[in-house]
Amino acid sequence: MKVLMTGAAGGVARMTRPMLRELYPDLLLSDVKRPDDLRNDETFAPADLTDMAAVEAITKGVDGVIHLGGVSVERPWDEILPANIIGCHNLFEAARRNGVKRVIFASSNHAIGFYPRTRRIDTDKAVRPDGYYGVSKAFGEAIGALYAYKHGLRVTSLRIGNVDYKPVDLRRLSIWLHPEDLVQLFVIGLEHPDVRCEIFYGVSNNARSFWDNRRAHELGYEPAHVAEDHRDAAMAAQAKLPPDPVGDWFQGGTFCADGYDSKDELPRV
Ligand code: 15L
Repeated sequence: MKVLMTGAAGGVARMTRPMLRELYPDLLLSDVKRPDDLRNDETFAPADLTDMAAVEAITKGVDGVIHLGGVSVERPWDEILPANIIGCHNLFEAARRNGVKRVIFASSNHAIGFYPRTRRIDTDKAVRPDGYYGVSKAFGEAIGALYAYKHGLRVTSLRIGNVDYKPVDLRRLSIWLHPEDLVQLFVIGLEHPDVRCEIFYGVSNNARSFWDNRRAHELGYEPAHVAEDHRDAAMAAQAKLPPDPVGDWFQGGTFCADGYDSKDELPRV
């Protein structure tokens, strides 16, 4: 199976590429810039996601795409629009034109960041983006559904929490995703025969998870990493952070507090 990874120079790619190249020796890496840790046995093709011809070139002959490319944090709309909206459309459209069978879209918890932490949500609830970045992730999930149902691509959107080797604070104890568990989710999206149009939460085995991830479990997801194993260190780090009434209330954390000027009471549901 030939797999293309976009956003290959980013942090999530850095943590997952070594595992993926074992599973998919025909792995093609792409990004606007060359990964600074690129190895001799990795294949890299540069592409700007806003350039349709370039995106068509990298998706040629590909069976499955792991789309990590684009801006990965909150930024002004002028930066989100080309990379995450136009680029994401180009990716799905190029995949369709080239007969790519599977796309994994790296969505984010920030598509649903404005749910309170007290609420446990599944994947059927309406999106509540917590910034332009979150809006772009909701867009990616929507265009993924369009290409799945209208054009027959098999699409998996992963609402990724926080990918790291350890959860670094209280919120991350709920949303942490170990890179090995993320690779498990990639494999389900790329290979499971029942995938048509899925949304999974990208979260490890976290007792404090905000999310009901039952569909991922139905398709065989068994996260190996347990957030509570790191509880003491995460809580000690949390104790050093200043209180943040808005960020501490919502699942999206500081992304929600950034620019927040609503005078309404914080929602309970
Ligand atoms: C994300 O979507 C970001 O890509 C990452 O940098 C973290 O900020 C993460 O969410 C998070 O919510 O912790």
